[in-house]
Amino acid sequence: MKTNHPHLLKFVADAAALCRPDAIHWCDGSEEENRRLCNQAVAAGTFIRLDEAKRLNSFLVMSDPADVARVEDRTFVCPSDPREAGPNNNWRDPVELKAAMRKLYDGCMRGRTMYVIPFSMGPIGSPIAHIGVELTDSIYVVVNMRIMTRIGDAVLKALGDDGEFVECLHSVGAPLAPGQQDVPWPCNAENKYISHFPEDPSIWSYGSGYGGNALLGKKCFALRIASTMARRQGWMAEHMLILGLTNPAGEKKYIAAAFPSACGKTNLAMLEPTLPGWKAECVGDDICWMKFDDSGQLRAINPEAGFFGVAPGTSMKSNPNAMRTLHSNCIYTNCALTPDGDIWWEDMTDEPPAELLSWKREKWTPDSGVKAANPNARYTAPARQCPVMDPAWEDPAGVPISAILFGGRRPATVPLCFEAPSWQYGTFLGTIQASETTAAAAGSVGVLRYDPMAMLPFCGYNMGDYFAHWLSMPGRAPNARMPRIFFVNWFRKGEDGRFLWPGFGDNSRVLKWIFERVDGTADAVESPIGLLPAPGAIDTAGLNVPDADMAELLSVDAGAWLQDLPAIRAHYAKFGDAIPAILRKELDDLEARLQAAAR
Ligand code: GTP
Ligand code: SPV
Ligand code: MN
Repeated sequence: MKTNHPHLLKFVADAAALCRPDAIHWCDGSEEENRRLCNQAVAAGTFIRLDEAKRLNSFLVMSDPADVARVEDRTFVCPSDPREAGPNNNWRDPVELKAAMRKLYDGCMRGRTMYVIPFSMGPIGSPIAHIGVELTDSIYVVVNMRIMTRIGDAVLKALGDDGEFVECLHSVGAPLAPGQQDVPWPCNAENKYISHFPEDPSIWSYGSGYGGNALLGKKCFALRIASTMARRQGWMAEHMLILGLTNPAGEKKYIAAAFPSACGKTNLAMLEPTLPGWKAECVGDDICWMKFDDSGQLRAINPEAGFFGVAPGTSMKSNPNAMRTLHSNCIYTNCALTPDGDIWWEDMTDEPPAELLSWKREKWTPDSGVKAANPNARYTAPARQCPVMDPAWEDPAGVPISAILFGGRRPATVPLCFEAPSWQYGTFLGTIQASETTAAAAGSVGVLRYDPMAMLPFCGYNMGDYFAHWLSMPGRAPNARMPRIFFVNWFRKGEDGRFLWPGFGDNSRVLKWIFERVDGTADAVESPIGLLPAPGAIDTAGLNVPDADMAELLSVDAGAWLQDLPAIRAHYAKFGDAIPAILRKELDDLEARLQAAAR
């Protein structure tokens, strides 16, 4: 036995008694174990091994078409008091939900192996890191968790005999009768539950094998459960990328940015600045844990060890550093297969291949009229393979954050960038953040929804209380120095429907303005919504954007903002009394400024 941890042994024994797997395997996290599991998944028809010369030690997986994204309507947050969960979460009585789920788990791993995955969110042993143990009947989950987190014996050792861990139970919900042939992607499409019990804390996931539904360290632990811990303990668990930006003089600042799912975090985290002399380095692309240090500086770690990145749209043009990360040791989910054993997705190359096997395992040609890769196709890649990882990306002390960005897909109204003059107003801007929905979650795409701080699907408690937690942060440490808050929008469209801003590497031009605002060297002009770049303050040298587009990108249409106000008020109304009064006052003041400007 590898551990004497009584609580862990009981967790495993109880789950095994309930789920009744044929075998239990404690994952050590080794290369050898990984190789064995991948070979087993190839033999089972779940993994397709890619051509070794093109993508060494890499595999393609095609999921059940009914299991391709996070399922927000099947995600539950279950404190005993529903008020705690808030209107932003689906709540169930924890006792009743556990009873119902126990019935589903009863015998659910028959014919399968239960894998025990001890994992660390954050560098093993770091004072900021937290440990979880995921029990799963999916090899796909094991090999993905091995890339996305730190797993295995080293974590068990850090846990010792009495360390704390979050219990994570996962099953695809597809037991096998004796002799029954398995399917490539077992799941229980009609009966998914992604349940969180913050008071335990524990996570019970059933029925889905995909991404955030099944890799429980990510959204379930590092955001939903961690946000409740952060609130109690005075830190922040956020859906943010972290990047380091160095100016031509060699000065460096770290920036965090909260954009909703599939709205550009991975791309910004790895950007190649088009501005000469500027350097960007990646700390993380999805999740950010921030704590004050003794001097009152907010410092951030990336609790993950890999990227679960949106594949479609990723190319040498849009995100060369992601492409350079994908040479080996990756898992590709719902991408298309080329005849020579490589992967492909929409916009990877200018010319699509003449023939492919689509993510639905069907023969595909450019005339097929359907997408070859699923819009939420993903690559799972080790962060250490990314050529622009920041030297401090695994520093247990974290990196100091100078600026926080909010943003999303806003085809109209919201300018390219602007600055909040205070933490309080910046927090207010975060609470009215909205974006068009994307394929990252099941449901409709392209519908504008309010997604405060990009955390609507990930906040593990009442969002009104979450806003209050943000407002309380400056008082959480003596001499607290808060990052400056900015709002950005890469997705503004012209009347003809094209993006007005080139985005990607050219976003460095906006980052430069932000960097220099923090330094006090860039100019801004006041507007009813905040501080806008002064004319000429965004460096457009060598950029091919017409002056008229630039002017539109940096304009504030008070009338258009006023048209949004009823929707913002309706959004606030959903949270009732939980919305801090200070934020209502900020909203009233904004309305008054807009009305004055519109007159
Ligand atoms: P999650 O992993 O779901 O949290 O997504 P993410 O926020 O990391 O989004 P990602 O960077 O993967 O981008 C998603 C999509 O947005 C991709 O199709 C990108 O090509 C596109 N995108 C990213 N940055 C830009 C940009 O600056 N401009 C435009 N027009 N599109 C962008
Ligand atoms: C997101 O949807 O924000 C993701 C992908 O990062 S998933 O891991 O599926 O949540
Ligand atoms: Mn994400």
